[in-house]
Amino acid sequence: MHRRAALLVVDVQVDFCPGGALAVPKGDLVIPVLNGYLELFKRRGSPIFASRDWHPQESRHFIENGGIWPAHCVQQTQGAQFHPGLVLPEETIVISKGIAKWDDGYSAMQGVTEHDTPFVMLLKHMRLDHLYVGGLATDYCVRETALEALKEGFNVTLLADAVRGVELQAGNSDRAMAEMVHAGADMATLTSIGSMLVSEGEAAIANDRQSPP
Ligand code: VGL
Ligand code: ZN
Repeated sequence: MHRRAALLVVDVQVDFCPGGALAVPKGDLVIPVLNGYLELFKRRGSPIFASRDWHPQESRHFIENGGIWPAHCVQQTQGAQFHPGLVLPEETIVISKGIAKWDDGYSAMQGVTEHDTPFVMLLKHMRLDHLYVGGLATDYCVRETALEALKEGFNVTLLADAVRGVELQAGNSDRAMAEMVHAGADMATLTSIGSMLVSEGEAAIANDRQSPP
């Protein structure tokens, strides 16, 4: 993992977790794992982004307005809050998406910061070129986000142990994962990243030993 990498936690909001308006089955199981990644990225001083679905009440994405989803993540409501179990560091940059009435907002790459800066523009400005992506839901927002990020030229690593799907049809999450990998995404887990960092750390120590005093 290098200096140009960042963590992107996608849509870990109350409405997408069990008990919420559009609950992803077992969606809350990603939370402790994501907390591990958050700790790791925070410790390394790597940027952390958290996207949120942030729809207006009159969103065309909702069944009541002609869309396909029960109303969820309506701006300013309890259901739109990040899940209280998710430990977001203070420096987390929040990316809101699906804000416009006609916008499904599946991809976080279409999102904006609280100052209305487009996310992609911010990533380029920060010279970040690699996103580690986890969250909800594998078969919608994670998928759209990863595919668009790859199309935009970013490296994408999917956090395979920290994603969950809606699974309107069984197998949708697996298909989405295969699609993202086919498009060029890598996969990692907290364990694989942990051991990679240990070996990077050892390499750095070895280099220090070799370098002249
Ligand atoms: C999502 C369905 C509708 C997601 C958002 O975050 O994956 N899914 N809106
Ligand atoms: Zn939505």
